[in-house]
Amino acid sequence: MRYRNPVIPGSHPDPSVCRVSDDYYLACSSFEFFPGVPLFHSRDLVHWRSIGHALTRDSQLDLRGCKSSLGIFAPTLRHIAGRFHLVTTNLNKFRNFIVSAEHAQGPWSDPLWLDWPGIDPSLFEDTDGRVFISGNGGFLGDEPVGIYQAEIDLATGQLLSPRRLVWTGSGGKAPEGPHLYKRDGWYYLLIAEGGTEYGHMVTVARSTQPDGPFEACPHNPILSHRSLDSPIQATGHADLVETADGSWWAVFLGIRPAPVRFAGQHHHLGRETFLAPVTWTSDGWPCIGPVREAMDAGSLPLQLVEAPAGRTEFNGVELPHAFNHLRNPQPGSWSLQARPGWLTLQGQPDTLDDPAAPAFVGRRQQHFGCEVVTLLDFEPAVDGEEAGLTVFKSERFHYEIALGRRAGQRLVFLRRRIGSLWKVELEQPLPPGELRLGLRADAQQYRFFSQRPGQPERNFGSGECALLSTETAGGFTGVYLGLYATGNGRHSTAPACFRWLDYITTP
Ligand code: 6LW
Repeated sequence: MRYRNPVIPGSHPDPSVCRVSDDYYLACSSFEFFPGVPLFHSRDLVHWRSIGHALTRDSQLDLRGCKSSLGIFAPTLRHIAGRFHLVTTNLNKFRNFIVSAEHAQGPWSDPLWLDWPGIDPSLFEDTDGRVFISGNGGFLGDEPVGIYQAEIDLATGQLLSPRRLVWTGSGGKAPEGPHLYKRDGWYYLLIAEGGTEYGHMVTVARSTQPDGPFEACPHNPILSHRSLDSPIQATGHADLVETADGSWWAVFLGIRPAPVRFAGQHHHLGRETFLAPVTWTSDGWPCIGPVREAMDAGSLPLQLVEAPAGRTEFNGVELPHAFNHLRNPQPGSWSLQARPGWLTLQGQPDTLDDPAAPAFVGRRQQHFGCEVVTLLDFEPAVDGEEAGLTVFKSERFHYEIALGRRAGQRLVFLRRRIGSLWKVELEQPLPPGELRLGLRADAQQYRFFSQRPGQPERNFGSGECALLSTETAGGFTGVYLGLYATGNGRHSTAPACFRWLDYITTP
């Protein structure tokens, strides 16, 4: 049987996986989006079902003022002493913390804040019950760059041994993302190096003791696509898991650059989660891959799962797990109850251009080809009030097809913001009534349209995907498709109501 990579498409980087009996759980980074740390469950490592988020409350996750691509970095998920433990960094505070839960679905505890600097913290429980924390140090230039480690008391967060530099890696920049494993009497320290771009790689060192000294693997890097002619690039930041039958697999991040003629490589879907088998050399070192889009599932018990519905109807009491807000949402800025069957967004003074909390409900773009459409009921009552559909990479890089009001006139328009370039491309007057706003995407372009009930579609023009790529816009995230409302500096008087959101994949 074969499976397809990426196993979790769209912006799901820095995956961390753990097994409890025959169930696998996975967590990844979430940056400025709320709730934070998406969690997935699988029985076969290939098909992952969203089960919610670890950080669902303001008391766990303060993203106020968080710049895009800061916030939550690289969590590690482990099941230790009968509880799930998740350790991560909130870059908005530059602090590391642990949350725990009996069930991965939650509820998750409030944070246990750690006296542990750096990023990419990880936990390892030894067979004698001792727990070690590892992490990257030197990210802020505050100490020599490398992988640091100490023994930790999980109940109190207190360090039980001094924080020590245990490995600086094989010579690549940014040694980070460490995880420790035990196999056949060896302790393996797996890390990422080379930076999370095209030079990314996975390297490993080992020791007979959990705290070193670590000797580097002579075969390093054990995974890298640097300089490979492959549709999958930047592979790195891996976490390993052993199945019940003793085979080993790795989840890791990778990117799929879209071909852009004469413009180098660009990826706009973010860093995605991939899966590949781990083999062990005769001298006891792990190797990951090779990594392809179509892979042999080996002994994995592949299960069929239902494809997600193309249309999200906003008729539940909770937002589906796939949806996020930008930073902690303002109270009253969104509701599923205000008008039953509709998502109501109440425009805030904040706009999509601010590192703030505009009224926003969005989901990741996970496929190059997709058609995304919403039905909007919105009568802006004051100039500046607007609501619509955004293709959002960051506060400095986004496109909108939206309904607004200027000089007393109701309008539909396409606006593009690319860095310091900001332009309304097309603006057309609009009579009252509901409006469909949509886009069709392929690997190169977003083509925008609007449609009044019973009327033909009106094309509004297009925007290049590459202008929302990490190569253009920077950052660690991929594109979100969002419903939003703003009063452009004031609270909107009129609510914006969205009946549904279609996300239909196209070839
Ligand atoms: C993450 C670091 C990295 O903390 O990118 O790919 C950072 N690696 O390990 C943000 O995702």
